[in-house]
Amino acid sequence: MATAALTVSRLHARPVSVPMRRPLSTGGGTLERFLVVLIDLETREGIVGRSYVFCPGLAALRPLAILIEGMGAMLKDAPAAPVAIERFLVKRFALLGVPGLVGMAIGGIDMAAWDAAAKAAGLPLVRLLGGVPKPIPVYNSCGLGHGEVELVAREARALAQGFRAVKLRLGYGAREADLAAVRAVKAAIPADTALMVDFNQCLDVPEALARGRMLDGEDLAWIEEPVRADDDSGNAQLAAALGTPVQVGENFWGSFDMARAIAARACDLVMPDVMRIGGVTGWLRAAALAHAHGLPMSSHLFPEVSAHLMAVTPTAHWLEYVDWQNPVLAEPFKVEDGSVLIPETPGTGVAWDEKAVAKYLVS
Ligand code: SMN
Ligand code: MG
Repeated sequence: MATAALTVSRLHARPVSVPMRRPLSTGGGTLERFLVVLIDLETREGIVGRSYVFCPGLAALRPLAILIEGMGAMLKDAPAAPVAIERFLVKRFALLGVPGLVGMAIGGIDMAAWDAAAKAAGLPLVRLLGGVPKPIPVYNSCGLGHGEVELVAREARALAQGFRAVKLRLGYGAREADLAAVRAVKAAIPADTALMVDFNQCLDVPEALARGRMLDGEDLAWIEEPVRADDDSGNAQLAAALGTPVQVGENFWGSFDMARAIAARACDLVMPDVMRIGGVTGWLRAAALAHAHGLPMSSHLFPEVSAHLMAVTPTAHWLEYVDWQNPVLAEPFKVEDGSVLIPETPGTGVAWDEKAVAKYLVS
């Protein structure tokens, strides 16, 4: 029998460091391991809501876990109702501000609370939100970091298999090296495979204008984070000058950030990160904004929760598929014909492979 109302008993947060097949080098630094905090939101009713948050900085990983458990103590005996939890935490941390670790913790707790709510209803999250599970088109973002151009092209050929799109990390030292990498990847993937590129904020505006103009004839799906993510006027200049769509959003800390970027016409496309935007609750607010402004909305990391959300996002565009979290998941999501499949299990489908978690736990 499904239980309607849940009460928080405890938040359990475990830092883990998951090995990656190979390091990923980007314009914003190199990822060697996939660092995440696993969240278990335990309720008095026995239902456990689960989520993970991504924290690319080993020194911040354990502090984040401690912060999440501290928020758990604040929420003890409170209703496990995501919107009420979000209001409570945002208010309680108003003097500190909610970007950074605080925002990551709030986003993660929100995802876990929605998972618990969907489990209590006996429904996959997408159905709880009023949608139906359907295949969600994805791009393969599992690799294509900076590297020697022949190796990157070979990797692109492999990553394109079974996908309709792939993403390449740019911001090589020399302008021409970016162009060479794009052309080599384009030549290596099928003609109907879309190609996105991501600069991870590494350019200044004049350099981004030059590289953007250079890339304008290359039939790219988007140019992501060419300059500082919060440089609205710089991004707006680029969006106005370039033919290729400018994509930003993984660094929106909440839907107000997104509203500010939209007001500044800083981008043609948006791609919030479900953790940074404020979890499921924040995503739904962001999706309403994108809908109102007619902006195609993609996701960033977290393919499991994002898949449910993309199915109820009116302007859903591309889901970013990464498999870096898969080693600690009991049931990694499957990709078929270039789309991720949403499982019919109650909740989000995020559950732990406890043996793997024990192996990768950061103590
Ligand atoms: C990215 C995400 C996570 C780690 C490194 C780089 C990248 C993306 O910005 O959009 O996938
Ligand atoms: Mg990016």
